[in-house]
Amino acid sequence: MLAADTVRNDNRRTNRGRPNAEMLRLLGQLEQRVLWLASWTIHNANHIRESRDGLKVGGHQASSASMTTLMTALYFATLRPEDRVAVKPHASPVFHAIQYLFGRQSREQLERFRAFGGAQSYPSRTKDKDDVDFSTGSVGLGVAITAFSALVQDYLIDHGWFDAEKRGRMIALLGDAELDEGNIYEALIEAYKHDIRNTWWIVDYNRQSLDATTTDRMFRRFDDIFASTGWEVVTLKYGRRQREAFAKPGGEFLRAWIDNCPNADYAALTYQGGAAWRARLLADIGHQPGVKALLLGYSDEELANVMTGLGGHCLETILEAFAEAEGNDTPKLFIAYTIKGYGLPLAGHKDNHAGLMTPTQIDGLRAKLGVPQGAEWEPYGGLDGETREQLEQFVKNAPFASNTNRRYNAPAVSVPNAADFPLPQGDEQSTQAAFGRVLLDLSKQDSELAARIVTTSPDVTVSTNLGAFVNQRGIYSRSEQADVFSQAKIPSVQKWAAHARGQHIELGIAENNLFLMLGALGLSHSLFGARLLPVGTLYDPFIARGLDALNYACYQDARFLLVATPSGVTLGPEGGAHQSINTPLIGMAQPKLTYFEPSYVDELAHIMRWAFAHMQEEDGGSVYLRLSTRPLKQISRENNDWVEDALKGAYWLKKPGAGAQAAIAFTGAIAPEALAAWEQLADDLPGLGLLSIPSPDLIHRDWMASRRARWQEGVNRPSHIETLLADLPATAGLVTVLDGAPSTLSWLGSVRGQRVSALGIEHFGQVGDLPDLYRYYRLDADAILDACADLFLS
Ligand SMILES: Cc1ncc(C[n+]2csc(CCOP(=O)(O)OP(=O)(O)O)c2C)c(N)n1
Ligand SMILES: [Mg+2]
Repeated sequence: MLAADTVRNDNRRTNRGRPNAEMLRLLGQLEQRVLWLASWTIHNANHIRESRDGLKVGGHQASSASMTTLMTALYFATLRPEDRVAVKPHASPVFHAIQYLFGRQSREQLERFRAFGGAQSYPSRTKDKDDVDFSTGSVGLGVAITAFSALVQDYLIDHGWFDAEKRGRMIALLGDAELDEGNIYEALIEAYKHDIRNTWWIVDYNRQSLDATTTDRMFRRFDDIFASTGWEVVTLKYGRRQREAFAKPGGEFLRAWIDNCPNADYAALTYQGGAAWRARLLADIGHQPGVKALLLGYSDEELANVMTGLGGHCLETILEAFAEAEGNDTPKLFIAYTIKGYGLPLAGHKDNHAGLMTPTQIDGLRAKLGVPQGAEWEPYGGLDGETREQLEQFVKNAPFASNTNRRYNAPAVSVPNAADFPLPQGDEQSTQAAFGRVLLDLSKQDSELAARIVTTSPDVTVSTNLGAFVNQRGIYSRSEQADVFSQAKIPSVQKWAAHARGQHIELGIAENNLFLMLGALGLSHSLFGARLLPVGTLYDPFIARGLDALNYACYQDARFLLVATPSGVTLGPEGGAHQSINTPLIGMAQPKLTYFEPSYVDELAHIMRWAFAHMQEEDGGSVYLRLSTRPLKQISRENNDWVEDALKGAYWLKKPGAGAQAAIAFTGAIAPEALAAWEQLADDLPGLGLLSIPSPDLIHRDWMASRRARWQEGVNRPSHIETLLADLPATAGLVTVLDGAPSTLSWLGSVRGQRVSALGIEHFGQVGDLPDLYRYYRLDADAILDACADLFLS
């Protein structure tokens, strides 16, 4: 195996990419090794490794083969360490094979491809042991995030936190069917608005998706779409062999035939092979001058090679195009024509997406590629010593090999202690307004924390109360833009000057883009070695719009603060369609995201402080605040004893008295109703408790963790919620209430076996003022009284 090395290649920034004959020869050998290792890795997982459950393992040999030439060219010749790549999920075996040849992936990991702890099915930043830049899996998202990362890179350079000399290209390797994902086009529009640079998207244009061959009508549509949003479109349609054939007598007819051939026919003929190509070409264009002789000049095998020798399988064509593209930083779309399953017996078959070579077929491939039996895992098995040495040297000298340390970290930005953290004052405040106020107060400080905050919002900056922060810190734009209204002295609360030092990235109304933006910003410390503290806002119900991208950002362990407001039915007259019901459950169920829904402003301030620290901890994560526009009368506190518990998710606002038979547990903006019910019941139910739960998520997670610790480690550590509820007898009852799905809190009864009467929102859509809505949806004090009574009826 190759050892990782740090030898610098002197030609790093020169045109090493321009191919010469020797380089093409070596790259050709590497291409075959990559094809072999990727195919074998999948074969091993499916046919050799023991199966204990009879489940299909899979691994996409055809999709991998389709991209092998492109990835060989990219990684061994073109890529520089500062470039970042999102690899098509189902080309994961190719990625791992290439990493293996670089000495950055172990044989053991390849042998355990798709097994627990082994190389991942789809490249994963967090799970794979080799150097994955962007996780992929949900098609389309990995593509789009590269555009946002390019924006982040520019942001960092403009803010003086990243050396412009180290600027890399953000590259996505994608399947052609990924271009059907709508999020690509949302990202294209946003990318155009922000004039993104240094982004390459390389399409493996095999004209096959999972189910079928793709529709012919899309031919050239992608070119138009991308060109009109400022991309340079580079089409790699024909390989050198084909271009040479076109130059021969009769060649122009062959070319025209290829251009007009339907995708399905091309795929089927590829699968059928040389004799079928010959028969079809003779039938269709054999009568044209020169064609017969042209075809006669090739054996069946040669003819098949010519017909499948498309641009995306021609190293020379690819390298020329990549080298050419180095010339400027305009975003580039490479449409590289390929054959799905190229070089394999699966090539071209419409059902090949999940197809696997049989043991006989893999044996045939092994023999064809000259890999001796027993040397299947050897990087260069079967090659003579000299070739092997040449390949090792070539790989070692690849520009990409010059730096093995591509995963950065950045020191944490210090977060002020509680005494110095902003705490908005006022008897009546909403959590949303207070959130804006905290950011405004921070923005006025000359602190590192304030400098590293970057806010972003999909056209709801003003209505989510980010406006004041933006007034202070400005909008980020690579080119300076004055605020026309302010210049014309037209009074406006918003002063939106845009400049390269701005700290707000304004997005259009596409929530998917918000989450991709947060994902890219939230990986800044790892991808670029510069810490950012991203804060993104949107209306709570529209989390659902970007849910997959949110999950994607969390899966990659991006770090951000998500502020969703307004939420629930509490937004009242603002619109039934905007009421959010299930977001608390999303917040609870989403790994790497901690959900909070504070009632009071002092809770919010402590939570924001906690969040900025948590976002930077090694084992930390992102934070989701579900906020409200409802102004609440704030409560006076005797001391700060409640804070520690609140930051664990729950605290007693009214501690239960001895012998208490019940408690009311609440989350969020309905605190006044819970308090009113408590006051009405306190006489009848002596010692009645009142539990404030700013984070149902934290207490639930902690409860699960404590049980796991008991089962798995024999550690007896009561969870926070167990400790709190132990203040009540096991026979006591709980009324739970929040402006959201009741199951967010109804599980509390399982902690100590206490009875629960749960309130919450099960349907939505009515507008009205709060008294009407709370009565209708049963969130008011009367509903809480009814639920309490219910506890004692049976
Ligand atoms: C969002 C999402 N939907 C569906 C899938 C399942 N899926 C995986 S690959 C694929 C199609 C692949 O076609 P293409 O992008 O052309 O890649 P190829 O294998 O042809 O290179 C689909 C539908 C997925 N991974 N992600
Ligand atoms: Mg495809």
